[in-house]
Amino acid sequence: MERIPKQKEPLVTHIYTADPSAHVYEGKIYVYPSHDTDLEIESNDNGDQYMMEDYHVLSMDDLNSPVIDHGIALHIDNVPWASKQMWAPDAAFKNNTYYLYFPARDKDGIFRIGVATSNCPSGPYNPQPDYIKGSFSIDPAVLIDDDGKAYMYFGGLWGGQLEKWQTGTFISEPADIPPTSPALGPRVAELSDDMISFKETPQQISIVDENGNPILAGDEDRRYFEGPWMHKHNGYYYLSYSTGTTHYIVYAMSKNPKGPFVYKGRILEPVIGWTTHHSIVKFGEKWYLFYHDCSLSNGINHKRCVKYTELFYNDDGTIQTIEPYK
Ligand code: FUB
Repeated sequence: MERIPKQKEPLVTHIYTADPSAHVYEGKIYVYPSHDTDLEIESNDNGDQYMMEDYHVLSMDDLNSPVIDHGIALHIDNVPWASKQMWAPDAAFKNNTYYLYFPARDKDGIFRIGVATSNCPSGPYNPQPDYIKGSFSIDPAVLIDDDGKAYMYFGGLWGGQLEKWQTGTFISEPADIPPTSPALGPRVAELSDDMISFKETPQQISIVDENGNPILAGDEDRRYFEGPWMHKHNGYYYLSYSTGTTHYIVYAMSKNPKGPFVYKGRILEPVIGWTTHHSIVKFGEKWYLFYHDCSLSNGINHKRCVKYTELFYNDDGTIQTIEPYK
């Protein structure tokens, strides 16, 4: 009999999966994860252990149904511009087309963001010949707003190279950012109607504290590291992200899709493994957090498994913090 995953259990156990971007398409839940490899590679701060080569799409009729693995949706061998490391993807639906957005290193070793299209949410996806012009770094997350405008949020420090783009061009050895300077923010760019190009130059998002002061680079409990996600709830935009070195999923709120965003608190306490990465989706009347940990491999950083759990709002719109193992 097919296994039906419970909350806080791996969605699938036959492959390693991570970085889940969940969406509701055609009345079902579709999850777009990274597909972690089963290779023996030592962990380092550059993320060289994350050597993923393809994407599998997962789906569930609902949260009481078995998870279907639809097989390879896109392989790096079919992406002309990419050389290695297919990291955290996202998907979007517009123009009667499904779009898969994904970061990978180009032939010069620089992370870029590509896009592939399909007429089916599970793929297979057909990649564009080149990466999105003007794109860089990792972890794309796309919001299609109620007015039809589409925004891509992206960026990640360290292996994700965001700090190398501070000047707008790639600098391989940038100066360290002083801990008392404002932290780097994720980037946002509106997508063109064709959904395969940027309409504008990406701009940096500002994340501030409750007094309007920028979150500082040394504030590792709150500053942006990687893995942005954007969702809307009761007229507010919620930017959630990983704090990297302190391993929290946190969030900030705004009335504007480009911010500034006011830091609010934690969504998910640290999980087993170095990385933490999530998405938030409404299915029926309930909200869910999709996330990953390394429990399936007993703690190996690059062998992760995707999980989900219900997420709850307080009456004031803040989000209740989730303990992953309680
Ligand atoms: O999966 C590779 C990288 O690890 C992702 O791009 C980051 O968000 C982190 O989860």
